[in-house]
Amino acid sequence: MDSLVASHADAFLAGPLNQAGKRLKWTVAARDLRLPKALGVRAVHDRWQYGVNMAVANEVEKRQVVKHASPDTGAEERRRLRLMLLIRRFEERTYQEYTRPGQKIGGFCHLYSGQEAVATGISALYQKGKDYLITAYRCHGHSLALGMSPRAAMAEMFGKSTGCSKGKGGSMHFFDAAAGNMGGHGIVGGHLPLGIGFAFAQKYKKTGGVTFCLFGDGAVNQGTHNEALNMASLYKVPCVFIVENNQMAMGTQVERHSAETDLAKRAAGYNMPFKDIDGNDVDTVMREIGMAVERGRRDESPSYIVANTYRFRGHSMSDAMKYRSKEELERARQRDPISIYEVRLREKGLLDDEQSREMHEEVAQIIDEAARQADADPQPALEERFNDILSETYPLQK
Ligand SMILES: Cc1ncc(C[n+]2csc(CCOP(=O)(O)OP(=O)(O)O)c2C)c(N)n1
Ligand SMILES: [Mg+2]
Repeated sequence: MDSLVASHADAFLAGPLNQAGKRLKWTVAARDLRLPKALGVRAVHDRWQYGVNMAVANEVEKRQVVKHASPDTGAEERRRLRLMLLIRRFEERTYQEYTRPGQKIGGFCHLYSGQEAVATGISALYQKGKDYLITAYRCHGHSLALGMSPRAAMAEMFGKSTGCSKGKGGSMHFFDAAAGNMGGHGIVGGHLPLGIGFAFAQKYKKTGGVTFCLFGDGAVNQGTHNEALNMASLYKVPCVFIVENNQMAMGTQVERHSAETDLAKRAAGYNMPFKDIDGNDVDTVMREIGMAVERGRRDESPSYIVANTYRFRGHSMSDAMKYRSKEELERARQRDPISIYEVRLREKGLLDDEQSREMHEEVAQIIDEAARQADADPQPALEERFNDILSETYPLQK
């Protein structure tokens, strides 16, 4: 490790070795550090400061509008925007179903609203059939991003047999093994060693795949974090560690749970390239995590990325949110990842009013239909209760 950088302006250190064997540095432009410090959110593109929620299009429409964009131009970009909208709409519908009288959804439930750019950016890099993703319990967005149908996702929320985990997992345990989605995990930090296990298998079997191992800022203080990072670097496995730093672990802000608030530096002790990025900007997520993925595919080596973001809802459904002010939430909403991207597409002429309206309507319909279907679907059969617990037959089963 020959290039640990002292100055904060070009912080963030050791990248891969170049062909001459010299270690390159990952640097970050000084503008990356012009951040709304109070929030801890690292904002590169903070000049787009409008739009607050699902209705952001209305707000945006008052501004510069490019009409008649060609239907093919920007199709990929619009797909990404649509995905972020789909995730948001799914989460907000889940919130409604959970809180309305006659509650259809029960149990632990953690919403991803505000963090959509991370899962969406990753999905653009993810190679199905080759890669794995594993995450904590805030897992709805990642699952939808990797292609889980909103119906299977909503049915799981409703505890129905058509759900992705047959209605027996619920919000924290979305899985889709066929897509390499190795799930939602409830124990903070508990899944990190599993993540490096997948990455080790990828290296051992020479598949060329990488594992996206995601976790929250709270998990960096768990012992498993130390064990997993050390082993990943020592064994050189293609694991991309991604901290979704939403600034809080339940009601405890980063500065109250971590002695070093620049969480990316944690990776320095493991001889691993690391970077701190704006996790609310889907383009940044794709570009920076893309570099880490390339390194994983090429050198089979790990990287560590802190994607700074913010969750708009409470930690879980029973959170009175006394630990943050309305002003803080309002400031965070100024950097809603969906509005940032929607405005960008409009400014680039890749999205017009008509396309935006259609997209919002289509997504709303898909989620309505998913909820209607989930409600109508059957409960898991009683005989199913001992299945899917152990890989072998459960001893009490006849
Ligand atoms: C080992 C363990 N300790 C405590 C908990 C209780 N708990 C659930 S979520 C959470 C906070 C985790 O915060 P973070 O990792 O930042 O993820 P976020 O909820 O912000 O996505 C805690 C302490 C747990 N699930 N597992
Ligand atoms: Mg957190």
